[in-house]
Amino acid sequence: MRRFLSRLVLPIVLLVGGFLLCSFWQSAPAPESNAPDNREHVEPRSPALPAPWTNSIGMRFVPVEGTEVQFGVWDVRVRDYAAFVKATGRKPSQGMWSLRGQRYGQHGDSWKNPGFDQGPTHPVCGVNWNDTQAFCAWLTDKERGEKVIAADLQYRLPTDWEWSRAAGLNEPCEGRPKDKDESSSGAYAWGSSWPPPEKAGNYAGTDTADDAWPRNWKVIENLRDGFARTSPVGSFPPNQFGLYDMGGNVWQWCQDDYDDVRGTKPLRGGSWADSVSRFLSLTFRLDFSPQDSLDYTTGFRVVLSRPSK
Ligand SMILES: [Ca+2]
Repeated sequence: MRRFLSRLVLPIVLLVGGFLLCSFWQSAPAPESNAPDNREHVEPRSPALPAPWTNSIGMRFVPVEGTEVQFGVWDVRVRDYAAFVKATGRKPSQGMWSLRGQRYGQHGDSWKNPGFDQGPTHPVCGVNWNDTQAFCAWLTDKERGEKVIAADLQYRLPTDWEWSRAAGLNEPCEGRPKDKDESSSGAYAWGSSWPPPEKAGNYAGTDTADDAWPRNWKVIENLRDGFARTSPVGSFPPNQFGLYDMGGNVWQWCQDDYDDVRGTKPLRGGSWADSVSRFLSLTFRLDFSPQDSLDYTTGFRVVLSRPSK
């Protein structure tokens, strides 16, 4: 009798257990049930602004709080600019100023050879504002065409105000860069002390005063940052947004006009060739015409934005 009952109980247990398992399976949410199987177009891999990402040529971007754009974490590198030149055949802009034999002048140099050695991850220099526009237009067209970015996104330079935000400044959005030029002193990329501490960035420290450096040109005494000329991007600690070289290495072109009169464009951040505290202030602007005034310190950084921004 006991054996009979055990034979009867086992099938019942299996039957009830199977029923309960089926009930649970049916009540569980269907995973990814609304994902289409066959998409007719390729979704861009790019941002859903704002989110960190890496573009098709290895440039990294991060959001900057208070802006609606993504900032390139590095200055545009030699390898990035070389990819643009290779694809477009753009000729180097003429009239670059550089150092030869302790003479600062127009020696026929260009971004390809600015008068000193550069590796592929150094920031490109010797580019004017018009060059930066051509680079951004090429990269925008390329990545829209490849559906790497959505059709409503574009690369461009940061505006002067966006650059200030990315440098940690709290400037008013209204007004031209000229109105805010040197609005405060003593705000440097590393803080408020002078001179820059060690590892603050690439400025004109004593390493810069080599045989090619004019003997009457000053450098920052007691500063050795390890680089006589440009340095690979990412050689120094980033700022609070994860951006490198917002002070030093190369000056960075901005998108908008410096004022309403001259048609010049602002440059921000100072460079490896600067030793004067005024020039290294984050609120200091150089302003030069878009088609010329390029030298071995003029580079750029790009942002990804919506065209209306
Ligand atoms: Ca240096």
